[in-house]
Amino acid sequence: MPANLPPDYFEEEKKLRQAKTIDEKISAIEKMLAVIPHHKGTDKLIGSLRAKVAKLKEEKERRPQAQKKADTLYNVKKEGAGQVLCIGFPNSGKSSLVSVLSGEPLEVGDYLYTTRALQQRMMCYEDILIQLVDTPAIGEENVHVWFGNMVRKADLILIVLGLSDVLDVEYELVMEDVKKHLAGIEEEHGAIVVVINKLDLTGYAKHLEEFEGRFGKSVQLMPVSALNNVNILQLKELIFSALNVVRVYSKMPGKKPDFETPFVLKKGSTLIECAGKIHKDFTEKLKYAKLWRKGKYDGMMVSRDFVLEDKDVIELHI
Ligand SMILES: Nc1nc2c(ncn2[C@@H]2O[C@H](COP(=O)(O)OP(=O)(O)OP(=O)(O)O)[C@@H](O)[C@H]2O)c(=O)[nH]1
Ligand SMILES: [Mg+2]
Repeated sequence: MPANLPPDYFEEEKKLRQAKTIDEKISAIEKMLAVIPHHKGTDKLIGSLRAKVAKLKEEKERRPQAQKKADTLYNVKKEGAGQVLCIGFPNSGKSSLVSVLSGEPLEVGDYLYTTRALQQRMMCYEDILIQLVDTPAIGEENVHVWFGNMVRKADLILIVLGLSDVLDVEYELVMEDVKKHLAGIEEEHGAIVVVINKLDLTGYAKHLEEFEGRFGKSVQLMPVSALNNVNILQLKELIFSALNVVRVYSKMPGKKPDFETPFVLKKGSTLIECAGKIHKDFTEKLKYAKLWRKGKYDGMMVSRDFVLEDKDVIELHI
């Protein structure tokens, strides 16, 4: 079959053989197609090359999805006012706790390693949503895939321990793992809260007391019972306070504040940082602002570096 293919074709064919990525392959074949003369002798070749391109493009389409799936299994994108990562040993009650805090069910089991992938649930706290991430227990085979990344990026780590006579040993083991990934950046990293679940197992009261005596001063502790709904509201409050954020409401001149959608900022944020979050142009365009703070300020003029507090109302003038 005399196809009379030009030299350019063979150059591209060589490139195709050496191509490593899908894009390189597609590009080489498309160039081959562009230089092939059209006649009876090349019909078949053109057909098969076109089919190859279509297949490669399909493969390319599929790839990001596979990637996406791996991402949701092992990496949870931040949503809401803060990301809270719940970690601990099997059966401590991580999933039960995330369920009761968020009001959304998760698989719970009295056997080990019930949870197999990262799962997120949103917890409502007053007027904001806080993201809770339930995780497979430490010791599960794929924990190494997500642990370091998620520990570093979380805004708050909730260490969930089930009340038992080895409370202190478990706590120290979890902390050891956590510290491996926070070494050096601990200062800027968010807080840690230790939740001691299964408070209803009263036989272990003595161990809880000992634990509180030993660690209560160095770490924030909250004993709860996910099963009996004990201290769940208190835990919600502790999570909010440990996240170290403030809510700021904005208002338009002459109008009521928008209490529906607070802006959530790190504690210590200034007026200008908040303005930039509301609209990126505001950082430059802001002329002045007024501030309302319950029982303290009533429309006071504030400067750009004024530090905002939780529940402040601001009116920006540009
Ligand atoms: N007594 C008591 N049991 C609880 C409590 N919370 C959870 N449980 C039980 O403990 C077992 C494990 O609960 P899960 O929520 O699945 O624990 P987990 O930490 O998510 O477990 P893994 O996913 O396997 O790591 C289940 O049988 C729950 O019913 C509690 O407050 N008190
Ligand atoms: Mg679980």
